[in-house]
Amino acid sequence: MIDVYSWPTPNGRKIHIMLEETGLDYMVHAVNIGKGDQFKPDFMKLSPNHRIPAILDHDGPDGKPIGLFESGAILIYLADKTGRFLPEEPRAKYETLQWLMFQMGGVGPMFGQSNHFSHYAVDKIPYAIDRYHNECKRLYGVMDKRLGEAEYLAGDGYTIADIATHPWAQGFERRDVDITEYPNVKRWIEVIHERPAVIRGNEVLANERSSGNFTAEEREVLFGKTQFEKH
Ligand SMILES: N[C@@H](CCC(=O)N[C@@H](CS)C(=O)NCC(=O)O)C(=O)O
Repeated sequence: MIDVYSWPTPNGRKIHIMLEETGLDYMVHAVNIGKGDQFKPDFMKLSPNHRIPAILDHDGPDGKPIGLFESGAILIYLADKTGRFLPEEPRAKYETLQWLMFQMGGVGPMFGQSNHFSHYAVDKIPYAIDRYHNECKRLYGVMDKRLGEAEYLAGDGYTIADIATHPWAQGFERRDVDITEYPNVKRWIEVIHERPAVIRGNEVLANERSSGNFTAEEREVLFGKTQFEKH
């Protein structure tokens, strides 16, 4: 049984979808990041970076419980545990890890900054808005080229690289990206969107999904001094 500490953001949804795809037994515990649950000591024992998602697998590799944070590490762990969505053959495996890291180091952080400066920042700073909007479009372009050569990011099969990237890529409207300029990404988004496990994973904690219109208290927790205090 796996305890999942999460919230219905793209990084949380990756794990909800992977758990649904693999059929593992899990229980979700909501960590309301707008209310500051990410700073609670029990959660921070699992996730010292005070970010969701985190998991506690009571049946770790040595039979003992194991806690993990960072969605990419969790996806690799769950893939290893089940033998699903991360090929064993070395070439295919590293191809998958390469595109997973592209999501973790590129798509996630850049799309996140674009959301921040375009939607959340009180000061609308044109340089920052343009910088991250252009970076988003550049990354959609990289994905489009790749998905013009291969059906999925890592090749012929659906892998943890797609599971990590799809929850971010599907939010193109919010990022003011015209997806028809990226027809291969559009095709890939639509195909993955119809997977039953993706539909189920996207429903996890769905009633908690934020409109992005944060209250003053939520803004303080997410962007204010609470973030930068010693915890
Ligand atoms: N690299 C981390 C990023 C996790 C992350 O940024 N999580 C966000 C939600 S998507 C969070 O917990 N934010 C809480 C906060 O900013 O205090 C991962 O992939 O797990």
